[in-house]
Amino acid sequence: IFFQPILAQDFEPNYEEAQVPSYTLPDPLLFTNGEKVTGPKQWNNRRQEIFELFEKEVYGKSPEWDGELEAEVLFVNPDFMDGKATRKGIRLHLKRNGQDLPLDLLIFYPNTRQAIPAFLGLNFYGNHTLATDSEVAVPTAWIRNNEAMGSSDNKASETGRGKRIPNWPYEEIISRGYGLVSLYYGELDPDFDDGFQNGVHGLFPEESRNAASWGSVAGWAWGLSRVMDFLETESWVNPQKVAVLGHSRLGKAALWAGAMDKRFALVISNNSGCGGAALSRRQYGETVGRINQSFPHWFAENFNQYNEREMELPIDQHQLLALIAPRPVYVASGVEDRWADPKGEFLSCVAASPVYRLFGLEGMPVATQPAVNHPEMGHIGYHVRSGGHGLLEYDWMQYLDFADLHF
Ligand code: GTR
Repeated sequence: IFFQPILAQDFEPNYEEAQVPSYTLPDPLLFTNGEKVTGPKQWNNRRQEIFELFEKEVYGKSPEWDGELEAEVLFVNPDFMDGKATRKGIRLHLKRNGQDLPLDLLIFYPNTRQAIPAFLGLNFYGNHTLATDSEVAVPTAWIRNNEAMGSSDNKASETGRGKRIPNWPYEEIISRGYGLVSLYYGELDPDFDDGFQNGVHGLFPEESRNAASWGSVAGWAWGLSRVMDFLETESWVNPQKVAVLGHSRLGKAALWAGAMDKRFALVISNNSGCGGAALSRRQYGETVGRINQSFPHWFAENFNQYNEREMELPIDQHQLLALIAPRPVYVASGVEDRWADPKGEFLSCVAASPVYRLFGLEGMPVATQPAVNHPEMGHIGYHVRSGGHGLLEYDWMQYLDFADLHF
């Protein structure tokens, strides 16, 4: 039964390791025609093959950007944190076809004179959730309702101000010598099924959609590349050292951004789960059928072919990690976040490692899942921390260490 998603009320997630079906993962180093990849040169071709499969079957194909990008300065405060840092607000305008999509960037960087490395990540509830003062405006774009964040009727409010600072510990990030760039993901594409009229998809009205067209995850990922276009023009940042990171659905987007755009020098997936770092074939926690039912706008329509038929996927998510090679990638899980399949996220790191070895690099240093709160860092990093779903200070500490190691 193709294109038949699983109804939420009929879905019982599997949380029993013994109930995980036996499966064979597609080999990242084997071409579809059976030929073997024996060196980095051939990897380019095999990489292209895998990339096109992910485009066609999972995320959908994003368009080339042929529009104009304009940066409007909203505010600059060079005396942030008692003069230790600069905080600025930039409104990027994505202009195409007579349209103008505004994206507000919130930027923090230490006041050092050399170009520094930076983290770039989308946030869930608006830039004002990363600021205590009113200089950073509340977004006007569509937002998910969340009582704690003060959003209702799909509008953000002052209630959310500063509430996500613990999840974006900019003082720590700055003191470690890194910049931070964040923007609200709903400005790129509002997270509901509107038939791809609004957000970045709306910039391409001439596009006729098909089963392999881009969904929202690809839209968020594509938007991260537009921010990268802008960062290349900024003197405070070293564009060779930009790490892209995301949590959960935005972790899926960060991984796909890292696969699409090699300018991202390091990629971080925080609890990205199904359609992110977790292996689909394990059908543990959230499954392909379940995710397509809950979020019909996230992926390419083709992804529905694999609802309850994960074994038929021509790729699996370890190959998404492999697309990032030889650039470093970090995958993080929360031990209680079973919905995202922590073990499946780890096994994905192991199965991507042969591609790193092809480059003479260590991928995942261990073959069995490390104990809780014991990070492992090769060119692939992994930890499973205590607690559940969330981007926490512990996670950031590991990302900073991982960035120190590789930048
Ligand atoms: C859940 C979804 C997950 C994850 C999460 C999030 O509802 O099933 O795949 O993306 O949302 O983004 O917080």
